[in-house]
Amino acid sequence: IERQKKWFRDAKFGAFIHFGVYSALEGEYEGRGSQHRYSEWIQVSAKMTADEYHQVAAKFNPSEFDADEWAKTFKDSGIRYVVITSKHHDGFALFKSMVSDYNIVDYTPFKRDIIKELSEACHRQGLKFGVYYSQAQDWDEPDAPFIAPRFDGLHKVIHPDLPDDFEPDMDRYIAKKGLPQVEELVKNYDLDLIWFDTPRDMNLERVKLYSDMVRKYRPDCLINSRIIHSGKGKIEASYLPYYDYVSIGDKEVPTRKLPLYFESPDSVSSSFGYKTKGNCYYHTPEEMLHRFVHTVCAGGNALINNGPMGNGKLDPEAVRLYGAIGDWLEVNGESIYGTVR
Ligand code: JFZ
Repeated sequence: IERQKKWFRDAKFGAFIHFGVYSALEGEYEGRGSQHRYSEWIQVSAKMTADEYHQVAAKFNPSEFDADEWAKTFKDSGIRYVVITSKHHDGFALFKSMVSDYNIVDYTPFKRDIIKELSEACHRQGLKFGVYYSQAQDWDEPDAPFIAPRFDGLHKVIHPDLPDDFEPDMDRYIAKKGLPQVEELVKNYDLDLIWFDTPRDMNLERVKLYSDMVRKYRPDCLINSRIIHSGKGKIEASYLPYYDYVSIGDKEVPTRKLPLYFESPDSVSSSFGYKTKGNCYYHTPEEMLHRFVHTVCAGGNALINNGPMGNGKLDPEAVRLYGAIGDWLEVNGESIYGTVR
C-alpha cells in the first residue's frame, strides 16, 4: 500500500465535527427551519438572507472552546483522526483567511483561529487532523452553485439584491475564493486529510484545480472522493488519480465488503450540526456500536460526527456515545485493530 495511506487504513475510528455559526442557532431561526434534518442547513431551511446570517455570524462567540479538551476527549474514546468543518456550505471560515474576511478571526468577537488551535491540539495527542471544505456550494457567494432542484429560487432569497439577469459563474467563485482558501489551508495548517463534499457542478477541470493545489503543497494529505462523487452512485475511473479514498453515503452502513479504502460519515444523531430545537434523534449506544462494527468489519473507517454547541463545548450526549464505543473498544478492540489506546 502507499505509504501515506497506511495510517488511514489502520485508523478505523475518526471524529467528524460540524461546527460553525449554525451551531449557535441549534437548528432554528425565529421559529423557522427546524424541520430540516441537518442544523447546518439552517440558512436554507429558514430562508435567511445573507444579511440575516451575517448578523448571527458577527455575534458568534464560542468562548468556552478548549482545543486540548476536545482532543483529549477524542483520544480517550479510541479515536485516531479528526475532521472538522473549516468552511461548510454557509461560506463562513473557521480559520484566519486573507481571501475573505468572512472568517472567525476577522468577523467575530471570538477572534481565535479554531482550525489552528485544534490541529495543534490533535497532533499533540497523536491524532491525525483533517478539514472539511465545501468546494462547490458556498451560499455566501452568488457565483457558487446551489443544490437544486429542491432549493430552486433560493439564490434570490439569500441574495435579494442580485440583479435579475445575474449569471452565476462557478469558475469565478473557485478562482476568487474556493481555490485560494484551499491554498491557505494546505499552506498554513498541518493537514493529514482534506474532506470535500456535495460536488455539485464539479468537472474534471475543477477537480484537478483543487486536487493539484492540495498535492502541490502537501503530497501526503489524503483527499476524499466527494471532490467529485456525492457518496451515492458509481465511481468513474477517470477521477481516480485525484482522490485517495471513498466516502460512502451519509450514515450509510455497508452491507458488503467494499473494494477501496473507504469511510462512512456517520453521526451520533440525525443531524451533523448541534440541534436541540425541533426533531433531533440521538442513536443509542447499542446502535452506535452496531454501526461502528459493521463499518469496520467491512474494511472501512467509521467517521462519527459530533456537533459541538455554540458556546464551544462538546455536546455531552456525543461525548457519552463516543465513550460507549471507547469502553467497548477497551474490552474488544484488540480483535479489531490491535492495541487500542
Ligand atoms: C452533506 C452536507 O450537505 C451535510 O450538511 C453534511 O456536511 C454531510 C456530511 O454531507 O450531505 C450529504 C452528502 C451526501 C449524501 C447525503 C447528504 N449522500 O450521498 O447520501
